Amino acid sequence: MNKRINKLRKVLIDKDLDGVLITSRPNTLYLSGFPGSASTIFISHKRAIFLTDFRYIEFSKERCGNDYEVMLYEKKPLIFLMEQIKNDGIKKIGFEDEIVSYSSYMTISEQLPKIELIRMKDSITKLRLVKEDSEIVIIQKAVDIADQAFTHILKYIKVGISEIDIAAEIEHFMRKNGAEKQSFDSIVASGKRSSLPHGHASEKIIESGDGITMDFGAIYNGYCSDMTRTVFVGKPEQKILDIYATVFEAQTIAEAAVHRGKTGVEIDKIARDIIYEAGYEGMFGHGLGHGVGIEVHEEPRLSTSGNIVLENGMVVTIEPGIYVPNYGGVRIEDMAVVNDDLPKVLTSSSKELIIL
Ligand SMILES: [Mn+2]
Repeated sequence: MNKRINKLRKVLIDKDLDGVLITSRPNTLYLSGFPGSASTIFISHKRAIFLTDFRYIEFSKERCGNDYEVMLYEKKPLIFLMEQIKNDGIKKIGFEDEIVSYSSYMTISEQLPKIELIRMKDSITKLRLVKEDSEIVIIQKAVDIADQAFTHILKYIKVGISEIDIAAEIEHFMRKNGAEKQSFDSIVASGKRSSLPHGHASEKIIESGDGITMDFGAIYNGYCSDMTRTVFVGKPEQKILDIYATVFEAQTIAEAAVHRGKTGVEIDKIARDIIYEAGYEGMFGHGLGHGVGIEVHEEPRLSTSGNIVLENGMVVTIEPGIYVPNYGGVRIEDMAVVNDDLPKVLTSSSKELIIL
C-alpha cells in the first residue's frame, strides 16, 4: 500500500496540493486494502490517516495499521479530521469531484470552511489504470471462477429450464467456488431476447434452437471478472450461426490487436469494421470493451471515444456483439492484459461454436 500512497503523493506535488481526501469505496480499497464502506482517507505529504467508525475499527487496525494512522471517529469524520490536522498547515485539499455527490460536497465544504477544495478530476482513478502483478494474480483468480462456472453451466443448460434458473446456477456456483459475490447482475438472454445487449435473466423458458447469451463475472478479493459466451441448444438457424461466425472473427482479431501504444478507438475500429463490412452496420451499438479491476467498468474504454493510450498491465475486455432486433444476438467477451505484443488473455473458456 505504501507504494500506492507514494504514487498519490506525486499527484499532490504535481497539483500543488497539501493533501487529498478520499471517500469513494473503489479508491479507499485501492489505497488501503480495506474492503468495507464507512472509511475516509486523508493523505498529505507527511501523514496518511485512515478514519473509520466503531464497526470496522478493529479490522482496520489489522488491515491498514502499518501504512496508516487508523482513527475512530464518532459523528462527523471531517470535523474530527480537521482536529487531527489543525497544526499541519493544510490549506488546499483535493477531492474526488467525479464521484462525490453534490450533497456530500456541501457537507465537506461546510465542515472544512477554511480549506480550499480542489477538483482532482480522474487523477486518483488514473492510478488504478495499470495493474500491479499482485493485482493481476487476483484478477486471474476472479476470471478463473467465472470460467469454471461456464464449464459447469454447459452441463446444466437444457430445453425447458428458465433464464433465471441459469443465472441462479451460475451465481450459486461462483459463490461456492470462492466468489465474494457476482460483479454485476448476470445477463442471461435467450432466443429473441438475445437481441437485448443487457437482457437480465427473465422467466423465459429455453427452447430448442435458442441462442443463449450469458454475461457474468465474479468478485474475488475485491477485484472483478467479466465474461460473455453465447451458446446454442438444439438446431439453431443458419442466420444466427453466420452472426456467430462474424462476432467470433471480430473478437479474435480485435483481441490479438490489443497491445501497448494503441488507443481504445483504434482497437474498437478493428472489430467495428469487420462487423459493418459483414452487413451488420448499426447492430453493434456499444463499445468494444472496458477496463476491469476493483470496478467492473473502469478506464480505459475501448470504444469510439476511448482515447487513452494502452500501457502494459492494463486489463481490458474485448466484447463485440451483433444484435438483430426481434431476432437475436451474439456476444463474445474475454478479459486480457495489455502487453508489448499479443495480450495475455485471462479468460480460458473456448470461443468456438458450442451447440448443446
Ligand atoms: Mn463487459
